[in-house]
Amino acid sequence: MHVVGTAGHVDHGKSALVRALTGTDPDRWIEEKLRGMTLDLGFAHLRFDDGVDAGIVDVPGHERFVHNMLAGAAGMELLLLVVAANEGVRPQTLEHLAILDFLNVRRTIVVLTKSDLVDDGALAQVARDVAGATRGTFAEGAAAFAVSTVTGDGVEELRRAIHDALVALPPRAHDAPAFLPVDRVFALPGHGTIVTGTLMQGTLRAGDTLLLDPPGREVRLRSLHVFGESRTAVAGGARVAANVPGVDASDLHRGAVLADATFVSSASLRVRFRPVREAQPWLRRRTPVRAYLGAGEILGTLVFDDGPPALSVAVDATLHLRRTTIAYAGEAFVVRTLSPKVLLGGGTIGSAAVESTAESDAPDVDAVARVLAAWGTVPRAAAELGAEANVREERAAEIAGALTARGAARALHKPDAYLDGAAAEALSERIAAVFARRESEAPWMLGTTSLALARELTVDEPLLIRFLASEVEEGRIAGRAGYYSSIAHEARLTPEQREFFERTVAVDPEQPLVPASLDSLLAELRPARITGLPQAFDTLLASGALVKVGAGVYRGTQIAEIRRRLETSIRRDGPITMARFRDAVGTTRRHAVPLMEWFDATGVTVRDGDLRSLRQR
Ligand SMILES: Nc1nc2c(ncn2[C@@H]2O[C@H](COP(=O)(O)OP(=O)(O)O)[C@@H](O)[C@H]2O)c(=O)[nH]1
Ligand SMILES: [Mg+2]
Repeated sequence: MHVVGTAGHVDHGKSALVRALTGTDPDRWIEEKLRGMTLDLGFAHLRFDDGVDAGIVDVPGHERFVHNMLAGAAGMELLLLVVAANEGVRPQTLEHLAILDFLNVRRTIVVLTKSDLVDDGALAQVARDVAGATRGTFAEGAAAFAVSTVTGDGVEELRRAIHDALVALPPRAHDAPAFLPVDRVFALPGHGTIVTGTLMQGTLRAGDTLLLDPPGREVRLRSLHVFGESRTAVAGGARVAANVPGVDASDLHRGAVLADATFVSSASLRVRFRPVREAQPWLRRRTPVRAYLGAGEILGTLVFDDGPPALSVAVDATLHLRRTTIAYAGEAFVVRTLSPKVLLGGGTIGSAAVESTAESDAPDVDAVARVLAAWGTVPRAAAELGAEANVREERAAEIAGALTARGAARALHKPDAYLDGAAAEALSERIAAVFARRESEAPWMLGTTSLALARELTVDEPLLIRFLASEVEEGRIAGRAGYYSSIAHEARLTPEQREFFERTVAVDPEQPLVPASLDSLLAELRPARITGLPQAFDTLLASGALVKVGAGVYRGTQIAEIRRRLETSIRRDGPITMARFRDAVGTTRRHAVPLMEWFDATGVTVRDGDLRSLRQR
């Protein structure tokens, strides 16, 4: 078995294509269905009559979810590079290509989707643009197929091409030590913990004893499944679900590895690294990074043997990680900056387990570290550190910066100050414990507010806000819309909550773009005896699954369609009047006016008298 992956910009039809090829909708979560957008990895089984089969990994295309795309990308061998014929090459088309350049794709097929929306001339132009964008990459020269999942045109031809490409792929190394990066963890009632992933190499057998890391424990495989079928043995290249009894699912996360018990976990890896051209301004001798290994994201520092590399040349370096992990020699990895999250480059793991290269500290470094340790979680500005450690302020700032780079201190901003690394770590852990409890008690919430957290931890809120900002910046926690949460947390509604909103914000097939009334929704929401309903409503609004416009509530999918019609109409016929907008959307003036104002306010359109045009991006 081999793994087929999708890649490409959001809304280009990746998930619709997977559904057309397999009959399985890869968008698993209700939030994904309400928003009409993939947030996390989706999986489907592709089968052919002659017994050839493959696992498909469908990735989110939105730039905010590149970390989820990366979690599924390492296992891909056959890539479906999806480009919508009516939009052409867009930013995440290129970003996904740049990322995959460092990973394990062996064959690429370009899929030009939505062919029903363009004529032959436009299709040929997009095909040329994609050929240009892939030139010089692993995908150069890939055959292109035009398909429409609406009319079904081209889907059979594409299926045949995928079949032939799968048959021609070389097998994975079945004799190598088994290595399975974990991309999903769940508990199955009556069976216990299940981990899933793409088996990168080796063979797994039911009954094997393997290393699961983290937590760094040996586990016995009770059973193995491949797309719902029980197997006694599975060879590299397959999508695997493994039952690992005796481990609590809540102790495991995406990014763990299930591997041959002879592997050794290490926090320092020798690597061969090649930067992308855009990485130059970010590279230092010690560059803080987010490292993507297997299905995991681990913060760390990339330290170059001979200073940062010049243009796109591969060099030797050591990757120091915040936690230990297991990796195999030759494993591909990718690194991004901490914030913003810019692709720096990638390469392969040389050997695992090298000596850690602790620098011997000068006396003034020790003095600053001691001052920080004495103050614990009370932040000290560079001037205070200098005065208390008897070093010049500029030198104190330099030392604090160096301590921060290697995790021995934590930098806060507004105003700039530093905390002791160990004290910061302890506070991080207390925060993580609160998140874990609250996210399991109320999974429909986006997270925890700084106020609630400050009360629970009895920590001063202004300090906590600065600390949380640094945690977000370092990618240790997520923060959006005033809520903080663990990185892995995605709000999920309960079936009752979901049913409530599907009913109250229903789409009328006769008037599919007319909103539900906010007043009637609130009138039903208050007396409904459903746990957490108002919070679930907040979640849907904050995530864009539902959108309040004037007195109406729209589904995110309706707003997307309205916007599409608005943009199409303006592109085709020029600046738009209220009456033309109303007709394009098929709504009434009562709804059209607030919608138009909402598009002005959110920066989609600009108003000039009675006319609106598109804001230039
Ligand atoms: N007209 C047309 N629309 C399509 C086609 N494929 C997908 N779509 C629509 O494009 C939107 C985005 O599709 P989706 O598969 O979610 O895109 P993804 O973000 O790349 O996974 C949805 O509204 C689909 O119904 C197609 O072949 N033709
Ligand atoms: Mg999708």
